Amino acid sequence: MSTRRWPQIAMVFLLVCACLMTPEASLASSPYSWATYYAPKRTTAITIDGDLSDWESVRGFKMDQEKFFFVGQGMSSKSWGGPRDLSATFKVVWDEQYIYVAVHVVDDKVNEPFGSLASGMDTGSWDDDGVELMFDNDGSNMSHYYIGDPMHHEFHFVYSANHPLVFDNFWKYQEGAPQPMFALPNGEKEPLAFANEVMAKHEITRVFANPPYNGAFAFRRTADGYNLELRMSLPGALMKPLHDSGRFIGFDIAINDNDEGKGPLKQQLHWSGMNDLYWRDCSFFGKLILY
Ligand SMILES: [Ca+2]
Ligand SMILES: [Ca+2]
Ligand SMILES: [Ca+2]
Repeated sequence: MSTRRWPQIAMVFLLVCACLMTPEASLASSPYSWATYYAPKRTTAITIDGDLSDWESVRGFKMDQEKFFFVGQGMSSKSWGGPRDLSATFKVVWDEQYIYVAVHVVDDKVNEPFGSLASGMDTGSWDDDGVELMFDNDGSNMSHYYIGDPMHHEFHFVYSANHPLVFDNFWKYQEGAPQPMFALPNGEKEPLAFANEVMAKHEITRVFANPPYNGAFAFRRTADGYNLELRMSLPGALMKPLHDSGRFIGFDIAINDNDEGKGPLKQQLHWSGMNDLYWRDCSFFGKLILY
């Protein structure tokens, strides 16, 4: 064992101690053992331009196996053509103001959006090539979140070479509304959301730079797919290390793959919420731990 590893070992020990001492950390969270990401504090400047060379020193999490595929809504890993068809590596860093996320998506056929641009609810950003980010800023574990909530999110970042788009949350509370269902090609239906909820597209591209997001994002096409690089505020999150009276942030990420440029998604990678309605219920998010 190299002595150069001792600082890392000491850090892991401190994090384990912090987890044991923090009541919130013992609440329900992802059922998947891999869904904890330790985000280091930013040590260098990050330019939001889609060029990820400013992230080289940050350790990423790679999703390139069948176990990361969402099963539901007619999707699974059965059409997967291997890592060059779809795989991804994400990285997260932070400072007192912002969370920063970098994603390198490997996708053999990168399409311009169509679903995001269509009116109506039959197709949407969920059908286009892009990245979804879920945040439970304050680690609330709340089971439902809605449009207008500044602290609990389902963002969709939709790839485009010329006019990339951002959406934030898709559901509104409506007393008495029947549970929205997803119709499978074989006629069967499965839950798409909870009872008393109705769907709405909530595009925030033009206001993403404003509060509460204070965001910036950029896509860049690569030889094997595309990059997404972004930063934003997380209101309600404690932007300090877990071992220094911080708190974990609920986090999940999904990668959407449409290889036809039309119709429903071919497949989706999902870090934690690959079952049922897990992406709607913050208690099934993974953990983002700042250190
Ligand atoms: Ca950059
Ligand atoms: Ca693909
Ligand atoms: Ca694609």
